[in-house]
Amino acid sequence: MKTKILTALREADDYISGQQLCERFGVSRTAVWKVMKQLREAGYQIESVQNKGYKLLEAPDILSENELKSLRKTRWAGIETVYVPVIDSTNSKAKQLAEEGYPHGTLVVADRQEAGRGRRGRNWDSPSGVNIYMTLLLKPDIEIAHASMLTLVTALAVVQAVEKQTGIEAGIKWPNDIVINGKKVCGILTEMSAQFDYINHIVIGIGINVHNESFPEEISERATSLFCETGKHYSRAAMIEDILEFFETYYEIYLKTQDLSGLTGEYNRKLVNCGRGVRILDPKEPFEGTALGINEKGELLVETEGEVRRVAYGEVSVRGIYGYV
Ligand code: BTX
Repeated sequence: MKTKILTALREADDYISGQQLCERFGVSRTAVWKVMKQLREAGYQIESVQNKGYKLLEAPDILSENELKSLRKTRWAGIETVYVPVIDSTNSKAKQLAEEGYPHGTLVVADRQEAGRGRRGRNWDSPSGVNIYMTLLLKPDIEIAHASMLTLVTALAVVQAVEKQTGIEAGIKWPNDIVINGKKVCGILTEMSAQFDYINHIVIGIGINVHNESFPEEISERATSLFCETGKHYSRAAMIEDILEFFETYYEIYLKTQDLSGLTGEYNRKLVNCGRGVRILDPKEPFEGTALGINEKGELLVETEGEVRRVAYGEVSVRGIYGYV
């Protein structure tokens, strides 16, 4: 009932009367009043005026299931939403839920992670109350070889959501970092459980620095947050909703060809490496060149000594010649 009433308050242009809410949801006035009380206790500013009704003035930046679901406009992404205040890693939780039979599109969100992971066993700094830690569970009918491209699809969705919410320009550092002014504001970790020729499930974890004012010393030079870049605070729940909406759109384009043919143009426009010198940290054979963009497989095309080499996602890291980007 809380989610339904919150959604109704959000959708109303003006005041919505207690009577209307009672009729719409088939509950008593006392029940409506109780929900309003609980919402106020959770930090929602709700005005009530006699003979007019209730009006939502301001929502707190919380990540409760009510808050997340009351903003939902997607068709399947986030169809099930599981919020846990503190967790080891939302990716681990999503894997567990996948095993328990949760459906394609399930979303896991946490307020803090005690063992947030980056790629190759690296750590993802995950303090409480300030950031987004979310994982989307997918059970797609695609070929295994095409799965890693979903990281790039996600990067595109995040960059669009960040720009929509903040109004400032964000970019992608191939393949999976979102950067603002050359610093990392978001990381994406895609993990897969598969049989020899069949995908059980894929989990896509997204970590976004939203309100942080500072970072641990070891990452402070490269990391940034939306607050550090804009001086403003944002609703994490609204950002999550925008990411899901963009993801749905891009995922459906990806599914048509099971590759990035329909998205390379848009991805390359957002790719900060484009036209820049890059160092490819390939353990077997590191080299330098100029990044040209990605192809339909999501490989980075790098021009070096008169030839164009294709760099596959997964085995290598990419650095700018003069720094991180
Ligand atoms: P990555 O391996 O590309 O980046 C990890 C590196 O980024 C670390 O080694 C460190 O240098 C730096 N770093 C660590 N924390 C932060 C931070 N908060 N902001 C900026 N830089 C940082 C990127 O891996 C993938 C990260 C995915 C995180 C999400 S959160 C939800 C989900 N659950 C989970 O355990 N991981 C994902």
